Amino acid sequence: MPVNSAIKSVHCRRIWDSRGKPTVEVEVILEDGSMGRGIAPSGASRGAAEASEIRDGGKILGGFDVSLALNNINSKISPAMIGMDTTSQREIDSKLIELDPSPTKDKLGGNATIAVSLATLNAAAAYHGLPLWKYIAGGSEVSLPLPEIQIFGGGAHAGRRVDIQDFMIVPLSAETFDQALEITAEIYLTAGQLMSSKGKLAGVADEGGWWPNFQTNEEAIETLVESIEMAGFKPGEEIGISLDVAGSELWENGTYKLTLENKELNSEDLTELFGRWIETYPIVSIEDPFAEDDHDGMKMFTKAYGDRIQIIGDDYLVTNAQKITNSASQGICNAALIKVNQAGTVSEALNALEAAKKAGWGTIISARSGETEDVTLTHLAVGFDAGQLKVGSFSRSERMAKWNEGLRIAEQMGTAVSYIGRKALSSSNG
Ligand code: 2PG
Ligand code: MG
Repeated sequence: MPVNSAIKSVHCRRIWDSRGKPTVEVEVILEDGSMGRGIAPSGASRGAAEASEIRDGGKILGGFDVSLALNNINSKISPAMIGMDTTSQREIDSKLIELDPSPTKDKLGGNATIAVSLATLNAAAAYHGLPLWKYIAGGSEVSLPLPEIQIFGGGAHAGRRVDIQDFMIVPLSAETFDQALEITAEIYLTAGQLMSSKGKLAGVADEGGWWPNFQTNEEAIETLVESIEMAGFKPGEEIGISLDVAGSELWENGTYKLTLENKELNSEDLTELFGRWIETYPIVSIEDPFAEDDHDGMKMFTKAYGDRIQIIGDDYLVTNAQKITNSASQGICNAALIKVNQAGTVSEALNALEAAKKAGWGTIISARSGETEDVTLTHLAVGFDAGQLKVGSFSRSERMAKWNEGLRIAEQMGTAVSYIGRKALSSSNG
């Protein structure tokens, strides 16, 4: 007799993401009838070493269709999952790794494995009748995360209109998650009004941030500071600025091309430029300041500014525990972005998060630029007590669903509600 929490069936289907592209959805049904769902997100600025996405190629849907990944689930993953106990997430993920031991999940597709892994995790929470965050926390004290929220999009998310990818705020003065979102709303809406009054309003980018109608990258930062002030907040004291440079996207033949400013910079020049921005603006965090292969640049920058600001590795670390431990031992970065689909399974993402915590780093659970209505990430950020959450801007429902879920979790926490706030930042600004 199978146990009630054993997997009875695995069903997958093609659904559509926030860019109108196909993606993989999986539903796992247990012997007792409980169901868990998992959806694969998709990045536009991707690290070379992250788990692969298997897409069909060819002409249909620009080559983005996912029937090969769905076939892998039906023919290879599902038969191996049936009968497994969904409450043993590590065993399930080990089985997925056994089926595809390649470092970037090229055989099954990271989009297939992560959808299955997230579905089994959600099924286990449903089996226990618990919200996912509570099931994962397993009785330990956990907090709602400090959000970093995009106000202007850029880079690969905005047709490369500006070079820098994310211009974000960190609501340092907020004392609750709800207040953090209220402050964000004030600043997001003010930034839109400001763009409109300057005749620069032109819709939104991929993650819902205002379209970056700017002449220089620095003009975007200046407009962000202006928006913070116009909304009635003190830049630096109450609101910090966070940038995602997505450095690999600027890296060509050993130099960094800032197209907007018609500049080609080496790592020293770029360190100097960021240094000037850090001196001039209330920057508390920079993600991927350099390219994923530019270890010297990352090291030089961490040495120069790692005690002042949070330096996050995203494409640089690709949610990989080994890379995080190696980087920490070399004094490179002081925080890790955690994206479940970069790792390919929940357990591997958790290993990365634990390696970062062990190194004394900050951890940020992050969405991708291609997202869906799925709110699992908010639960992971709370349940794993990650400290920080990045899911894009403050518009478009694939983003808002994730922020709003935090408000529901706060209510579920009841009198034990706890919000970590600025302490989560990995730097002396925390
Ligand atoms: C990033 C993410 C989210 P993408 O670089 O941090 O902003 O982008 O999903 O395109 O990799
Ligand atoms: Mg990034």
